[in-house]
Amino acid sequence: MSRNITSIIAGTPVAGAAGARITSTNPARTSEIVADVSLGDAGTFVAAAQAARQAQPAWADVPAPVRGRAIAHIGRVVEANADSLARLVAREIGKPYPEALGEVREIVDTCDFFLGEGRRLYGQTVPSEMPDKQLFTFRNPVGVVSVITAGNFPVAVPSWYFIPALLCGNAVVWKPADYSPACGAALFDLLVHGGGLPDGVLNLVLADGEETFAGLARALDQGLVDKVGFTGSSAVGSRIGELTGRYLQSACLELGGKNPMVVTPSADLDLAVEAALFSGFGTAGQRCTSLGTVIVHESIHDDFIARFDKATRQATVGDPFGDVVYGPMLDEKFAQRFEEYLDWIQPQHSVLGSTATGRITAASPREGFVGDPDAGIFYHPTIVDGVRESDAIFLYETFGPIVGVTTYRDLDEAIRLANVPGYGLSSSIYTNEPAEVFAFRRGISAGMVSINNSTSGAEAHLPFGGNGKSGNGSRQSGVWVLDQFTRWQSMNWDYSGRLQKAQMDVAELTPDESFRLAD
Ligand code: UN1
Repeated sequence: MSRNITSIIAGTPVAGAAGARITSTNPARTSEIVADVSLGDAGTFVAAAQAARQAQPAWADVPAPVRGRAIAHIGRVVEANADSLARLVAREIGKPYPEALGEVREIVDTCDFFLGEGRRLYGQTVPSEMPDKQLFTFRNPVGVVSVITAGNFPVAVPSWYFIPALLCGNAVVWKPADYSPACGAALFDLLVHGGGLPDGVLNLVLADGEETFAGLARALDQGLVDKVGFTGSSAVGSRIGELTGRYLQSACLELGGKNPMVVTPSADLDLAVEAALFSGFGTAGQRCTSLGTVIVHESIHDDFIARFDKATRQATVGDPFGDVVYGPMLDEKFAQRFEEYLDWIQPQHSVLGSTATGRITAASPREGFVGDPDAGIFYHPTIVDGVRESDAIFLYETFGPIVGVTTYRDLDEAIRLANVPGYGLSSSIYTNEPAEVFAFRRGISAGMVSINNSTSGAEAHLPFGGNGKSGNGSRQSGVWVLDQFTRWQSMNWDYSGRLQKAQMDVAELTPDESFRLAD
């Protein structure tokens, strides 16, 4: 069944398409249409920001515990619809069903965390340096939040933004990826119905990237947007950071990664291989936390590569509703980009992991494939051994089922290599030496560090985010994200009946600094 989807502003579907009409198709069976979509344009984005601006003050006036209850209800409604939402995720972007269900779980976890925050959202009382004066802090909502998200986590990652943003009293304009509009519309409905959200508190904009950027620029210029949250490529993230910077805003940016996994001589190799398989090829390598390069100690390289090759050859690829390690690429445009990354393979590299590279087809089959490869956009898993630090394949994110392997001699070299690409999202080390754990943690530039665990699969209540090309230091999830969606306001209240001047009218006790204990 396909759906008709439009933008929704102030509770009303936007009639008549300002932008193009597109279809969203199932990447595992591209002849199957999941949704017919009427895209909006830059003006749609501006109109949505206006609606949010209008709705926000009344939403901020709803007591925070009541907003927390709305978040609680959303969590329960998402839970009750988990199966159908997960099926839609699997159909629209090709994520294997169990993973899609895990993604839905991540929304519920986020709601479970923030429902109680409605009864906290603490400010502080702070002692003053003067008598009869009291100091306080309050968290204020920032106002209108624009959330622009990728489609590899079409429902979980957006919820990391708007669940806390709504809880904090902000109104939201959400622009989901144009290749996951049905997931976007479904989650929008669950939020609005489940939360009983007043019109305009959450608005949905469907538009392509350039129209969205133009709309965002206009909305910022008209003072309609106070905060931008963006998950996507480092290139677009830097454009958004530059744009928001002109308005003295700091966007919450969650960008690409070239996530390293260091495998040391003390590692449990089977565990490391299992993790490399999951984080390198799970989700067809299309997580921002996917494994980029394995940096393995030279003494165990041959053993590791033999096991990793074997495990990868055995991994099943195919129908996301079958028992597979991974399914198709998210969308044709990711396949095209992946083909370019495959061109980075050089003669000095050795290629392992499958019987071929590139697209899986009847003519270029993959053993154990589940379903019909020609029906969808499927790619062979590719291990590239012998990468060097000057190789493009080592330096840049390669969104897709490809993992580089290189070697190191001592841990300092491993850490240096892990930092060379200049991203800094996730990282992992397999070791049984505590000293190596802490040396790695201290030396790695990543915002997230896994010890004997894969680079992907972060839990929904720890700070999530990166450094360098992976972001501007903003963190999502848990209590840390509250600083993205609130501004601290400090208040001082002097009830002494006179003007007490800070730093000047402060009492002093007189110390005897010459005092010494008698011998
Ligand atoms: C992403 O790919 O944008 O840690 C987010 C993970 C997931 C989130 C990935 N919980 O892999």
